[in-house]
Order: sequence, then C-alpha cells, then structure tokens
Amino acid sequence: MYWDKAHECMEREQLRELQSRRLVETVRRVYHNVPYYRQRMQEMGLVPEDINGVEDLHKLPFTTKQDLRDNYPYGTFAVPLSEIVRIHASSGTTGKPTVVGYTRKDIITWSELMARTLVCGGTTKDSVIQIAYGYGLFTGGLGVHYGAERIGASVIPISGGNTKRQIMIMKDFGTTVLACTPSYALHIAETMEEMGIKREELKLQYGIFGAEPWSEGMRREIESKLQISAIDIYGLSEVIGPGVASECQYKCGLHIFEDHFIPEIVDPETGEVLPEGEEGELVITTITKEGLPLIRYRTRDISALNYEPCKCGRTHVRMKKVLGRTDDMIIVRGVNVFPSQIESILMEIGQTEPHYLLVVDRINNLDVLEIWVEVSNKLFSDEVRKLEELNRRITNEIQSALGLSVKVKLVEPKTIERSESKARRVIDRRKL
Ligand code: DLL
Repeated sequence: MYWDKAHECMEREQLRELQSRRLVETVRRVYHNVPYYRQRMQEMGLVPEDINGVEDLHKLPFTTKQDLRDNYPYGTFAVPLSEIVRIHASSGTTGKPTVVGYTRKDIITWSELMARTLVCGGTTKDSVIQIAYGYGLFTGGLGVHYGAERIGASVIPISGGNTKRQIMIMKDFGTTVLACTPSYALHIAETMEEMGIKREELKLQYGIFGAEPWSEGMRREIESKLQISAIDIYGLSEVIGPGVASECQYKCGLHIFEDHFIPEIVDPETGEVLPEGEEGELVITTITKEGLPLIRYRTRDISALNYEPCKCGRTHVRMKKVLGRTDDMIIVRGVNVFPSQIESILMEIGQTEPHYLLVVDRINNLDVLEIWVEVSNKLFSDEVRKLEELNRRITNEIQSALGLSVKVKLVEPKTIERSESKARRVIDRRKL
C-alpha cells in the first residue's frame, strides 16, 4: 500500500522540520551556483541567511516559465553540464522548449517518487505495466518507466501511438496496469470496441493517468468502459516530471510529495499567498533537486490545498484535481471559460461521447464560441428532432453555467481529432 511509509506517513511537525532544513540548503545552493537566482535575490536585498525555514518561503522571488526560457537552454542549472546525466524538455506551444536537466541523484529521486506514485495507484512487483506515455523528451514515458522498474513490475515500454497494436499487446502480454493520458485511454477503449475486443479478454486492473486535465465525469467514463480503477497523477517537467503528486486509492485529492516539494497557492493576478482551501495558482519549490532546483515555480495550474488527514494514512497535503491552467483559460466576451467546465457539463448530461472541442472566433468584432460535441452513431442516425432536443439542452445548460451565449454543434463520431498524447481542447481563431 505504501512504497516509502517512513516519508509518506511522516508526522507533520517532523515533515516541516525536514522541509525547512532542505529549503535552507536549496536556497544556499541556488544563491551560490545559479547567477540568475543570486541576481534576483540581490535585487530584493536578500541573502541566504534570511531564509531560516518554511516560514520564510514567501520572501523569495517567484520563478516563471519565461525565466527559464530567458536562460535557455542551461542557464538555470545549478551544476556543471558534466554532472547532468539526462535532459528532457517540454514542448512549449510557442517558441523554444523549456529544458530540464537531472543529475544521477535526481534520477534516483525521480524513480523513488514514481515508485510511490505507481504503488499509490495499485502497481506491485507482480504487475505487468504498459507504458503508453510518449518516450523521448517528454517526461511521461521514461519517468513512469524508471519508477515501474524500481518496484520490480514487468515493464512494457511501448510508448504512445499505434493503438491497435497497443490493444493486441495488452491482450497477449496480459497487461494489468495501463499508463497513458486519460484522453488516450478513452481512445484505446473506443478502438477496442471497434475491433470487437471484449473487456473480458484483458487482464487490465488499474490506470495511471495524467499529463492533462480530466474531469470526474471522464474518470467514470474510463472506469466503466475499461472496468479498471483510474487514478490521477500530476507533475510537470520543470519540477521533475510525473511524480510530483498522486491520488491514493480514496481518490480525494492528490498527495503532493512534500518531503521533496513545498506547495503554495497564490492569487494568479497579485501573487499573494492564499489561505488553505482557496483556489488559485499552484506554486512549487523543489527542495531535493540538484540539477535544476526551482524556487517558487509558478505552475499556472489551478488547484487548492487540503491539509486534513487522509484515510489512507499518508500525511502529505492533498491538492485538488487540476481542472485548468491559467493559460488554458479562454476569455470570451470577458467571460473566463475553462474547457474542463464544459467537459463537466457534458459528462453530467451524459448523452454525448466524451470528445469535444471549443472553437473561438471573432466575427464582426464579436467573440463567438462554438462547442463541437460528438454524439454516437446511433443518435446521429436517429430522428432530427432528438438531436435538436439534445442540442437545445446542452446549449441551455452551458449558457446558464457560463452566462454566455454559445453555439453547440453536434458532430458525427470521429470528427474531432484523437490524440495519442495530450488532447487539444481549444482552437482559438481570433487574431488578438
Ligand atoms: O505532463 C508530466 C506528466 C507526465 C504528468 C505523465 C503526469 C503523467 P509537462 O509536459 O511539462 O509534464 O506538462 C505539465 O501538464 O503543468 C499541467 O498543466 C498538466 N498536467 C500534468 N498532470 C496533470 C493532471 C507532464 N493530472 C502540465 N491533471 C502541468 C491536470 C495535468 N493537468
């Protein structure tokens, strides 16, 4: 049930002491080894001695993705390149990627954290785990891979794509754990249906899903289609990759591995630290990383923190399932819209397929939001009246939730492009 009980269930007081010690050490290291941080601290009149524990965290400067880009590729590394044994990168939607580097010890830390994550989700030494996250510069494939090997599970490093082959292998090799993005898991389920493969022909038990936002409705859909327990795992390349936080079997928030990361929630506009339970932007400070330690990294992910004890016995804080990013949010005629809001409404109505796309355009200076939603073949070939009724219902519910008029377009199955990695939910055609 636990991978590292001593750390996962540590008394909170002891945990805070450990965090403080590690934070002080990290700050000293970045001050002396990373010119970028030294300069930032000097500008703020700070010296490492000003930071004596977690209570001083708020004094430190934030780090943003832009700061990493400005120091592209290796400018924020805290060790010489000769100490770096692995490089990953996150593909930015614009411009250059963000480059991240790991020392030998970082790889061990990461493997440990991924072992924790996988055990949280039900993986054991006896599991056969099919890793359908992409291998390469993306951290998903290799991150999960090292954790699974550390546990001693049997690893199938298949990477993403070639869905029919994935399914054949899942069946023939007796896969018990599937690791991939939730949208890809759904695509696999859909392809299985088309191939006429029955669930009973598989040994699948667990799904380790993350790397993109997914709603509770989508979880239910995956769990019922694949008849597995699906857990949510969270992470980002800059911080380490997957292995930052994971749900336990109770699925009531993701435990952030606090002996390695200190989380805060801040107001995305003002940067002010928000009290426990309030929603805002997740900010993470790494306290054990050597290659690329990060101070108060702005993740742009929206969540909230809950310090109440969890039934699983782990003492680490739980973050609320991430339902959007500050930069995923589209502003349509002044109204903030997150794709996840639409997803939740569609799942609640339940008569459509879990594939949707938000298309925003500007026509005659007015923003227009069109929502494409797939419906089943059966429904599509039904009477027009039924389709119209459904369209009206979806339109009404979305409009009343958002307070914004929208146009809903019900489309045939497979109209919306499927993704083998992260799903694309928004097309913004406005030239802003
Ligand atoms: O997506 C790392 C990862 C790989 C996590 C495999 C989980 C599983 P990046 O490509 O750098 O790293 O993207 C990080 O993806 O800031 C979130 O916006 C989003 N994200 C990651 N996990 C979740 C999740 C990997 N469970 C960005 N729920 C993050 C919602 C997630 N969003």
